[in-house]
Amino acid sequence: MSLAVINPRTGEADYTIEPLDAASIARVAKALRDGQRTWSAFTPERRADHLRSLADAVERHRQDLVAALTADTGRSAISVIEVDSVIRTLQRWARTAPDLIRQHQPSGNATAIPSITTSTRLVPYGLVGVISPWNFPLTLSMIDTIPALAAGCAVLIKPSEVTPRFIRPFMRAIAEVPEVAAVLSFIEGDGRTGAAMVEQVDFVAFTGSVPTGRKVGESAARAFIPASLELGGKDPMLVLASADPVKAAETALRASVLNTGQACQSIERVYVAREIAEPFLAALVEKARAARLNFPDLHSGDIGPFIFAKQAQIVQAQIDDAVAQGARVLTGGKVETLGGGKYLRPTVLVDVTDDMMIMSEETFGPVIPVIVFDTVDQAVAHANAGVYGLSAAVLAGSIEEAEAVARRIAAGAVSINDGSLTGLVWEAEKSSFGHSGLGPSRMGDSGLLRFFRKQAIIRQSGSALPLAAYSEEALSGR
Ligand code: TXE
Repeated sequence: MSLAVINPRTGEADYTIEPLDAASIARVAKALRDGQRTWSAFTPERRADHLRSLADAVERHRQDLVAALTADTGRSAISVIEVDSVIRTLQRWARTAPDLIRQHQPSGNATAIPSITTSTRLVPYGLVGVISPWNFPLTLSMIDTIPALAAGCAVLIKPSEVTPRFIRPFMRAIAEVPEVAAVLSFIEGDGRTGAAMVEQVDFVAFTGSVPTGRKVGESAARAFIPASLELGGKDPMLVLASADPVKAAETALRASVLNTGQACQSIERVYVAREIAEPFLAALVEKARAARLNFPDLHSGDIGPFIFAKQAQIVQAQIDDAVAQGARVLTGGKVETLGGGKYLRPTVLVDVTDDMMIMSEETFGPVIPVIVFDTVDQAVAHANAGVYGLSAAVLAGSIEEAEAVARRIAAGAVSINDGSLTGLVWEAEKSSFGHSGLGPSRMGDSGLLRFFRKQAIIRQSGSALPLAAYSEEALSGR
């Protein structure tokens, strides 16, 4: 049964996909497992060479990929950035994975028993399943895939049914590197396809919402396979009294509304010190009003349409709920339908409370609710309220002051004197606190090493002991 795909700029269904059924998924999974035996036997250096070849193939398909991602998401410049970032990530893991694998494959170790030595082998999982969301369709399909390939795994990817247009051009790029085509494939489909895929793989890497992440985690547990779950967030930004209010407003705006706020590491709530609240809010409202929609011209402006029209309804409902409870909208606040697309101008709310949906549930839109605080202890308590703990930000007059507060926030990554920096770096390992995720870090060395099991080889170079050596007499020395 075909699935219609909506174009976020027109609101029209202008594409369809054919969700793969369980039998077809099993067939694809078997072929990838067959390919993985050869792939894992390659040296890490040889796998790195093939990843570089894939980067070159992606470059050759750049135009089709950008066009497909632009149709998928309704924005163009960030689609170019997605293609650039996948090429760079392929090259980076090709450069770094061989040494990292060698460093973590320790040579023999002596033990307390002179005749016994050990060594550890890294054994890659056979088939990794990747399930990805619609907000950065290519980036979030490949961020786990590339290190898994470098480790020697095969990978099966099921992107979101909301943004599937990039799959076919990417499959054409993969086909140009036969060694990679033997171990990497995309499948089109929806949640049911994703659920069926979990049954076929040895490790699942999921990026998406908390509710779905919980379902995937349960399926993985039932199948006795590990899961990396990268889920939603409600990232707070604390603006301390020593911060520059105008610069802080600029940072808060960009970190909240970039990609129309559809980024898990987006700032979703702001707490500002009373001492600078007035100039901060004045600057924030002025800058929010100056932001321009990418309409009608795709190639100008700051704020694209919602990628998924349903998200616009979720965001509007949260705004209306806050207003019904006494919140005030200082600018924005109403989703507009323009050319069939759903747009929301950057929206600033005050007189909000932490128990409102807008302050406690993931919004995933260009909305900046602001609470004024009197003491840093209050600000930290606000930041730590709720079930999430993806990331956070602290702005202050000095890095030291901001960092001292950052250490008190229960979040896996805290940006200091900036916001949403996890989108720009990959070196620092981070966990997801609370309901924002589960499993090993996708960033840092862990991003690669999580795709290995470890096998201990334990050598007896002397004589194996007979049963008699463990008799009562022998052990008690009688
Ligand atoms: O999520 P969904 P969406 C979060 C973001 C927002 C959400 C948006 O905060 O909440 O993801 O993405 C498949 N078994 N993050 O609406 O519904 C589905 O087909 C297996 C956080 O797409 O969770 C899609 O491919 N798979 C993140 C994928 O799951 C199932 C960054 C995600 O869908 C399934 C980006 C099932 N039962 C977005 N049901 C971060 N922290 O990095 C659905 N799917």
